[in-house]
Amino acid sequence: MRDPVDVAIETAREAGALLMDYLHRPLHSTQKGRRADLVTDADHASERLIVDRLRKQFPESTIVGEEGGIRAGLASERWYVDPLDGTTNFTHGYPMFCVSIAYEQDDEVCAGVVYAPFYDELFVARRGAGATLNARPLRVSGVDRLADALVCTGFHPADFARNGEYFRMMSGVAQAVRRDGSAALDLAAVAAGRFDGFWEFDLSAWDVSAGALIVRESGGTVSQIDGGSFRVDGRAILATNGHVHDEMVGALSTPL
Ligand code: 2AM
Ligand code: CA
Repeated sequence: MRDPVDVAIETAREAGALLMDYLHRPLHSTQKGRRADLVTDADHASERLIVDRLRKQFPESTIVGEEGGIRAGLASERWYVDPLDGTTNFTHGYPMFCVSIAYEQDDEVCAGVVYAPFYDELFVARRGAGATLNARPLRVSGVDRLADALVCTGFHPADFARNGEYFRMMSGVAQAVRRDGSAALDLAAVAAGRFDGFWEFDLSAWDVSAGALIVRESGGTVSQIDGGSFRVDGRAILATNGHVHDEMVGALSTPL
C-alpha cells in the first residue's frame, strides 16, 4: 500500500492546479441553500479528480467528500475531502481557498494535507511526526495573552446571529479578530503562528479534519469551543497555540 500522506500530497497538488485553471474562467455557480452557500463547477471537478485518485490507490477505503456524500468502503479507513474550501472567496477571485484532504485510520486522523494553490502553500501533517509548510517545520506562535492575540473565526452561512455576538465580544478582548472564509486555511494559519487562535461553529468533518491535525502537530491545542475533547464530527472547533486556549474557552463560554 502506498503512503497515504504521499497520495494526499500528490492529489491535493493536482486538484489545486485544476482550481487555478478554473479561477480565471467564467464560473457556473449554484446556491446549495442559503445565499452564501455556493457550489461551482470547480468544486465538482476537483472532487471528481480527488475521488478518482483516491479510489485508484485505496480501493477499499471510505471517502467522505463534501459534494458527493459518502462512498462506502472499509469503516476503518476513511478519507475526508473538501475539494474547494472557501468557495465564496474563490468565486470572487479572493485567494483564500484551498483543497483539504485527511486520512483516518481506526477513528484517528493520521494524515492531513491542506494546499492553497494561489500561494503555492502546502501544509502537511503526519500524526506523531510533526507538520510542515512547503517542507519546513511548522510551529505555533508564542503569544500568551488573549489581549495580545490575533484571532480568527468563520460564520456558517445560515447563522450570523450567534457568532456575530461572539465576534463583537472577542473584538473587545483579543488584540484583533479576522474572518477569512476558509476554515481549513484558518487552521493552517494557527499552525503557522499567523493566527494565535481560531473558533467556528457548525463545521463539517471535511472542513476541519486535516487542519486540526496540522495544528496539533505544530504544537497547538484543538478542542470543542467549550473546551471538551475535539471530534471531527463535533461541529464546533477551537484551535489555538495552546497558551491562549483557556482564555479563549473562558471568553467563548461567557453568556451573551
Ligand atoms: P466551503 O467553502 O467549503 O463551503 C466559512 O467560514 C467556512 O464554512 C468555510 O470553510 C466553508 O467551507 C464552510 N461552510 C460553508 N457553508 C457551510 C455549510 N453549509 N456547512 C458547513 N460548513 C460550511
Ligand atoms: Ca467546499
